[in-house]
Amino acid sequence: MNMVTVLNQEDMQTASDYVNNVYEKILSRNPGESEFHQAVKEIFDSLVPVFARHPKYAEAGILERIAEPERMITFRVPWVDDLGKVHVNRGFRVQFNSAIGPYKGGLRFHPSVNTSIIKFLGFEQILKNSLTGQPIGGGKGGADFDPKGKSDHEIMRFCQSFMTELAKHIGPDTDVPAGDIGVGGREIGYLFGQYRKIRGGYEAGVLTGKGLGYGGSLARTEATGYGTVYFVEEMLQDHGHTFHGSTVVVSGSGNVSIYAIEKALELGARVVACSDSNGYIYDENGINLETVKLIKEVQRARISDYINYHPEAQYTEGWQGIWSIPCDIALPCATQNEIDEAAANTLVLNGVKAIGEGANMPSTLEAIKIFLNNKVMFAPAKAGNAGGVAVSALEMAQNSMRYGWTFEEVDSKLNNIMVNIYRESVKAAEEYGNPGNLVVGANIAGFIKVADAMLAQGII
Ligand code: NDP
Ligand code: 2IT
Repeated sequence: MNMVTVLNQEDMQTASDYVNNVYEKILSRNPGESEFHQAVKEIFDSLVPVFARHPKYAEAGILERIAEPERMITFRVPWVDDLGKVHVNRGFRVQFNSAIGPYKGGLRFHPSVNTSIIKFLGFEQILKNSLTGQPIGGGKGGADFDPKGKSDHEIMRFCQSFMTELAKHIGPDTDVPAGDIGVGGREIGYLFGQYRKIRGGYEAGVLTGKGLGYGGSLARTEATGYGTVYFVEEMLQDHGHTFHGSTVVVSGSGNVSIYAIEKALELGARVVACSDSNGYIYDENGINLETVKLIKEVQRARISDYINYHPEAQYTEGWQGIWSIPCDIALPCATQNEIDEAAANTLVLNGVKAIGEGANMPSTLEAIKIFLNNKVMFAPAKAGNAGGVAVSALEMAQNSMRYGWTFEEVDSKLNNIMVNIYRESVKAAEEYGNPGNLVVGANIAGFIKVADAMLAQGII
């Protein structure tokens, strides 16, 4: 056995007691926040060997501190619809950790948004951003606003009202939001316009995912989906496989899904299914991506319309059934907990070889266990989908330089970053006694950089 993997049982027990004790406190101080608990549990369990080897982190109370947001802001977002009716939504921003850089993370507009969702996403973002190797801390925000069926003017008024409050708390060197579910280029444009109007001056680096004509970066739109596929391809090749010739199922049909499909097709895969929150399409001949882009990006319509263009394809109501389609590679790119124990078992029974998480926390803890126990290659979200925020950080860098790189330059930096994250995760998993487990590897590699920065900066 490799010496580095040997950890003293007594130290492991002490570390495990420490981690469980802090976890219990988090449960009682954050009641009812099941998604936040889930994200914390996955990360904490991975870190036991780190605390066993390095008691200095426990002595400095790193876990207690890292799981408590530096700041959490909630605010009223009033807006008026096209018929003159007044609505009130709740806005959120969690500024979770700024030890290695300004808070960085997306904004989600979805009716399910609440404190638990924002905190789970913000907590994940701390380690994800650290993994990218760039100087960005962890944050997240959003609102329980449902953009579906709203007119452009309603979206604009909502974004303006949201930013009128958020502007008090963000800035290019303090906190830099971007998109997530329900927030894409259109919303970032309205948010940026309102921020600029409130502040005066031109602080391009305050938001990322901007339009190319006003400070956006080439390849940011593609970055999360492309990055997920780059990461998974590296993992596949390490095990003697490749996307080329594989059958792929991608859930969702939004920003991450569309560009994951695009890159998987480019690498020679056959992508047979995608979905939205109403249902999924199955096209045995391979999905026509141009049609999906037309429906989702241009028309902002439902994926069920796909069969109007391709009558040979099938549409099924209810998105969960997508995981019963046999595939070699599954890329969950829609939302949290979309793969539960039953779906994981079905995927394994159907012979899935690899899972690449494009969404945040798309697999439940039980589903992850099933994949790992069955030797399915598993790319966890905070590593697999880090390409989006990585290119956001490149957008910030370009804004600071007042200079823009070409698509090829950004894309090649993205590819390098994803390959590095893969290698660092593999290395950390090995060093801490869990070879091949990228969940543990990514959590440890991301954590150590942040923990060391927190140690160096004192008890704050
Ligand atoms: P979009 O809003 O562009 O697309 C989301 C897609 O997922 C849509 O097809 C949507 O269907 C579907 N979806 C959303 N919520 C649900 C739900 N509760 N049940 C079933 N389907 C659902 O978002 P993104 O593509 O940007 O984000 C997708 C995932 O990727 C999220 O988990 C996000 O946190 C994560 N992510 C995004 C990054 C980015 O840069 N955008 C970066 C890293 C991770 P419908 O249209 O019907 O709502
Ligand atoms: O979950 C994520 O990493 C994102 N939604 C992207 C965040 C960002 O700041 O680009």
